[in-house]
This record gives sequence, C-alpha cells and structure tokens, in this order.
Amino acid sequence: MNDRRAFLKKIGILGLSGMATSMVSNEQLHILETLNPDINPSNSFKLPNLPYAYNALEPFIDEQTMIIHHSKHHQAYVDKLNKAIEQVNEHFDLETAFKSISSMNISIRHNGGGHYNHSLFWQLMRSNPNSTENKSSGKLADAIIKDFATYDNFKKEFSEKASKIFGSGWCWLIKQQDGNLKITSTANQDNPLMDIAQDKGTPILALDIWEHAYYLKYQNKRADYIANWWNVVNWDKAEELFIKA
Ligand code: MN3
Repeated sequence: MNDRRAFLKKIGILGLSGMATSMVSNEQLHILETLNPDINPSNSFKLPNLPYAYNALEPFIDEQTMIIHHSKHHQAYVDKLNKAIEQVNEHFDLETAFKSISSMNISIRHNGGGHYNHSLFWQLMRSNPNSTENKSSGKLADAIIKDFATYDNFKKEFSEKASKIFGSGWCWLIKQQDGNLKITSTANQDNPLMDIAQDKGTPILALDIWEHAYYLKYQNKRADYIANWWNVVNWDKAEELFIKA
C-alpha cells in the first residue's frame, strides 16, 4: 500500500517536472524532491531520508549521534530555510542561489548551506561494519593519484586539513573548473558552490567538522572521528559526483 502510494506520488512529480521515468533513478528522484521545492508538491524543502539505518555506520559513527544529527540538526536547517524563503516568490533553486549567496539573506546562506551540505554528507557515507578496506576506485582514484601522488598522501592531507579547521565548518574534496582536485575547507555551513568560497568547485567528498557530528562518541578527539570516518566513505557516490562534475 505504501509502495503504491509512493509510486503514484513519484509519477505525479515526474509528470509535473516533465522528466522521463527512465532518466531518473529512485535515489536521484528523492534528492531532487528534497532539494528542489519546484518539483515538490508542498512547495518547501524537505528532510531527506537517510539512505541507511541510523545504526548503519556503527561502530565508526554511533546511532545516537546519527539520530540527533539527522532528525534534529538537519531538520532545523530545513525548517529555518523554508521560513527564510517564504518571502522569495520567484523560482528558488539552492545551487543557483549559492552563486550569488553574498547578496542574499544570511539565513538562506546558513540554512540553505546546512540543508545542502548535510544532504550530500549522508549520501557520501555507507555501512562498513567489518572495517574492510575502503579506498577510492575508478576515474576518481586515477585523478587522486594524478593530483596527490598517492592515495595515502591524499588521505593524510585531507585529514590534516579537517583536523585544523578552527571552530565549526566542513572539509571538502572539490573538482575545480580546470578539472583538478583540491582539498579545501569552509566555515559554518558555507560550501564551495557559494560565491563567497575561497576555493570554488564541485563537492566530491564532504566531512562535517561541527562538534555535533562527533562529540557524543569522540568528545574532544576530533582526529579519531576523522580517522574513523574514512571507513564509511561512500566511494561509489564520490565517483558518481566526480564523473558528473
Ligand atoms: Mn552537521
């Protein structure tokens, strides 16, 4: 019954947006729905479902942190973003908004970034309870070798950048306009798609460095959180983002 309702809802949305069913996977459709109010019948942003259970990232990221991070923190960004865009009548698309975010209401920058960054962050992780080796593969792996000499070098550089962020922020691997990869960081909920970002590019990896992302399990040991996060990086998703960028 639920499946049928969900299916009919999707068909309705596909009809509205004029997309062919074959062009959109279920996962992509869900993300489109949550990130774009234009194809979301309630005309507001929505909290996306996690693509796994709250305890799926154990033992590296604990269940309680995931519950609070997703259902409280991310939900709050969504709610505040919807409030911030109440005054905006025209077509509102987050990725477009980021290109001129410096001229917008600060609440759209904080909460639009918060919604976008977390939506990406959830997708860029996956379950790996047995801690099997988890490394980049495919074209992204080749690009990492080209730009950082070795995978271990890249991992070390990214971990150092993430551990040195002062206060709250995000660490990113981005693909720049020239096609090269770069490790960069942003403060608060800013991201590399925003006009105010020092290094601009398409996010390929995203790591939340806010204390709410790790404090329950790791307290002040941010380096341990970062070291364990590598176990749950979803390299298939990163490869997909890299190829699309
Ligand atoms: Mn967070």
